[in-house]
Formats: sequence, C-alpha cells, structure tokens
Amino acid sequence: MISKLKQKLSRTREGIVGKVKASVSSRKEINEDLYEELEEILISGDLGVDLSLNMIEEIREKVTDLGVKKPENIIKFFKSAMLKTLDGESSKVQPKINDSYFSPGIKPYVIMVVGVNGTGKTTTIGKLAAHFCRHNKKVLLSAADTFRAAASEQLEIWAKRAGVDIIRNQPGADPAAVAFDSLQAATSRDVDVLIVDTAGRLHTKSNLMEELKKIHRVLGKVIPEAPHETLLVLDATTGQNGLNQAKQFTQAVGVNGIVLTKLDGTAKGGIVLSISNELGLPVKFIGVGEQVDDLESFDSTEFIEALFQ
Ligand SMILES: Nc1nc2c(ncn2[C@@H]2O[C@H](COP(=O)(O)OP(=O)(O)O)[C@@H](O)[C@H]2O)c(=O)[nH]1
Ligand SMILES: [Mg+2]
Repeated sequence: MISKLKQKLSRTREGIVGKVKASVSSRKEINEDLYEELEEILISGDLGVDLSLNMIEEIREKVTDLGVKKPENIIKFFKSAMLKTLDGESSKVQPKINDSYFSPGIKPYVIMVVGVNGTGKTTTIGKLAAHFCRHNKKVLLSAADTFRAAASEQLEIWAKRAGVDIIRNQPGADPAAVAFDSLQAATSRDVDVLIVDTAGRLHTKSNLMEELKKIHRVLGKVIPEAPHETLLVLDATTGQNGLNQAKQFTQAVGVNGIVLTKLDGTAKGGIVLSISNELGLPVKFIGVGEQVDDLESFDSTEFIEALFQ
C-alpha cells in the first residue's frame, strides 16, 4: 500500500521532502540561510505561505528548545509538523471505501459530486462506483451534467466499466430533473448508493451555483437528508486556486469533504496540507492516476510515510 503510494506520489516526494533532505544534508550547521531555503521549498510545494511560515517557526522553536545542532536532525521535526497539520480536527482518519463507509440503514446513500470542469469529477465517480461495487453495493449513477453531450457519454463509459446502471437524459435537459428522476429510480430499484455527477461550467457561469443549489434542493425533496454527502473535487495541479473554488462551492451547496485528484502529476502535493489548514474540510479521497484503481481513501499517516520513507 505505502509502496504504491510512494511511487504515485514520487513527484511530491522529490519536490518537497527530497529537496528538504538535500538542503539539510548540504549544510554543516543550522542557520538562517537554511531556514530560508526550507521556507521556499514549502511555499513552492504549495503548502501556502502562512502554513509554511508557521511550520518553520515551530521547527525553529524545537531546534532551540532541544539544542539540536545537526541539520539532518530536523527532518523528523518536519515530519511531525506535517502530520500534526493533517491530523487537525477536520482530518480525522477517513472511512475506507468498504462496508463501513455507509451508516447502516441509510439507503439509498446519496453522494453529490461538484467541482470545476476538468478537475476529475466524472473519473472519480467511475472509480468510486467500481469500488463500491466490489463491496457488493448496488450503485446507480446520475448524469446531471447535461450541458455537454460528451459529459454523460463519458459517465456512461465509466458505468459500463464498473458494471453499474446510469440515469441520463438528452443533452440540455434540466439537470435538477435528472437528479430527481435518478433518486426516485434509486429508491424504487433498491439501490445502496446513488452518485450524482454535475456540471462544472455553464454557458452563463454565474448560474452554476444556482443550478447546483437547485439540484441539492430537489434531492432533498425526495429524501429530506439527501444528499447525505457532497464531495468537492479539486485538481491538485491548480494549487492555491483550488482553495478559492472550494469557498464558492461550500457557500452554495455545503461540502462535506474534498477529493483531491491528480496528485500523481504534481510536485505540489503540499496542497493537501493547505486544504486541511485553511478549509477545515477533510480530504476524503485522493486521485493518483487515470485508472479505476487510482483512488485511495486518504490516510494522513500513510500519506506522510509515503513522502518520507
Ligand atoms: N493523472 C490523473 N489524471 C486524472 C485524475 N483524475 C482525473 N484525471 C483526468 O483528468 C481529466 C478530466 O477528468 P474528468 O473526470 O473528465 O473531469 P470533470 O470535468 O470534472 O468530470 C481526464 O483526462 C481524467 O483522466 C487523477 O487522479 N490523476
Ligand atoms: Mg465530467
């Protein structure tokens, strides 16, 4: 498990931890120069300016308090500072994608997936569907991204691959109506989990949030608690921009958790820490590739081990 993650996160491993290790081992003593260099590494790894500065400050205090002299001895402080950031209130251990993911008695469990176009919503839904299926859950997908024909076709391909059903309508159909029909179908077909795909951009951008609110509301008309979970998909390669997107989506429909995709393609995986620090939302899943198995439940300990081991 860790070795797979290690390989998938190799760019961030090299981009942050690799650079920290190199910087530390090239020096004979701990001095201001070193702290500055470390700070730059963290900022360029997308941990965010505030978090990077705080982390260096914390490390500096530990070095002074414990009288640490050798530069390489501060690597373990990095590791613990990162783990501490990830283990804040919002990032408790996340449920694995298995039976324990769902609270007993909730059926259908409704997951609404939101996010900007291209972040990886449809791909993530396909991966989730396949995982849930493997745990003997009956899954239904809802193609409520009706603005591009290609969007529901792509979801259909994933549905076939995962061996699950899909509810789709003509391109241009009212997405809230598709969501409504899907939830009714899920109820009558005894489905365990319904996953609703949504648009990330409309012709008139300002209406996107209204459209998502409408979908959210309509789901709640069929089952008052639905959606039980709203996942926001963020693309790790877009860095700090993602945090602003997150705030908009959260204001519109509320968000229970983040799926951070494309961590395999970036050296700036420090964004995971930034999200935990700034949004107060848990990272529930990480996407580490385009294949069906390239989705992992996020586990802070595994993540940090994969970067430092
Ligand atoms: N490398 C990589 N690519 C991904 C990942 N998740 C999605 N993608 C790719 O990102 C592109 C956009 O994904 P898509 O699911 O269509 O995004 P959507 O517009 O939000 O539905 C596709 O080419 C996906 O294969 C990931 O975790 N890693
Ligand atoms: Mg899509």
